[in-house]
Amino acid sequence: TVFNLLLSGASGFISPASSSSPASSLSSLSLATKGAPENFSDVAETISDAARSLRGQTVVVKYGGNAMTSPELKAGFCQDVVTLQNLGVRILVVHGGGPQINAMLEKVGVESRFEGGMRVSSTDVVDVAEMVLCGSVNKEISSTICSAGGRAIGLSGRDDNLLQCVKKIDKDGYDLGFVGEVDSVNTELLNQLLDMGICPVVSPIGTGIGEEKDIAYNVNADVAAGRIAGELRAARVLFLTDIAGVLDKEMKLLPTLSCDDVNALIDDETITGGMIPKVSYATSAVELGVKGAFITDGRVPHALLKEVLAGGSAGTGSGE
Ligand code: X2W
Repeated sequence: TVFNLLLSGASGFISPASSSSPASSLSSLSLATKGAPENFSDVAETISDAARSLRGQTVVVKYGGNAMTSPELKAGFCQDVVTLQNLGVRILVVHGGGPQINAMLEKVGVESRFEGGMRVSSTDVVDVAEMVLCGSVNKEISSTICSAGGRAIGLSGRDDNLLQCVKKIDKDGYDLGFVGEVDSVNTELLNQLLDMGICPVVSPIGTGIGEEKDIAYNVNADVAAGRIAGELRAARVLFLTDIAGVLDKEMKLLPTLSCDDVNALIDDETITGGMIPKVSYATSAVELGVKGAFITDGRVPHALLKEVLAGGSAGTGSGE
């Protein structure tokens, strides 16, 4: 399934306290389509309803993993962006590129390591990360969206002060070097581009502030996506990943979670390791006002369109 996690704010069908508050039009889309439609008429109705309710809404997608490295999945993703644009959805992409950075670091002989999910970033590491993310990775995505018939513009967080950062302080006391914590987002620029029907494709390299304004910071792409979605008060944020979703202790998928559930599952160690930051950024986005946050299996072809238009149904049900 691609319908793995929905974290929904007070206006959504799952409130932070898991009460059954009335469904908003957007979140009811997810609820209504959790069972696979029986026939095409149901499918058409689902898609039509979803398209209508999403027109003019903002959707932020973190693009990473297999969906970015497999040529077929990549082409499908960019086509999905164009389809959503054509439906009048204000879509914004934040991309990762950890594996591509690793490959280049190896090529140029610069070592790096991770602490708490963050790449410890010396100036050499940031230089390589910026070159890879803002150079080849970013331009490949924006140009593929354009050649699929859409409108996209590639930006880094250093352009027009898009992602203003301060040095991230690690809670366990590691010096992470130039890893940035997002302090503010230039939403004015993003809103202007989205209003023009252009998809901003954002690289997670941020800029320092004040005396540090010439410093480049390396920002985790999930963090950047969650924060941008929150600041834009997006209708949805999707994190495309290489895993099926959040699993319980019996390894069964948890199709929906509230913010309270998330905290309890982290406390009882059901959610562990690399899933903690992803789920935490999804939760923060919801707390900032995003109506729904999804951790979506990007190994599924057209995962983006399936998730946004059909709640990930496509014959998969609700995560069983
Ligand atoms: C990440 C930025 C890229 C990223 C890095 O250097 O790998 C930090 O860890 P994925 O593919 O989404 O992991 N930055 C600080 O997040 O890419």
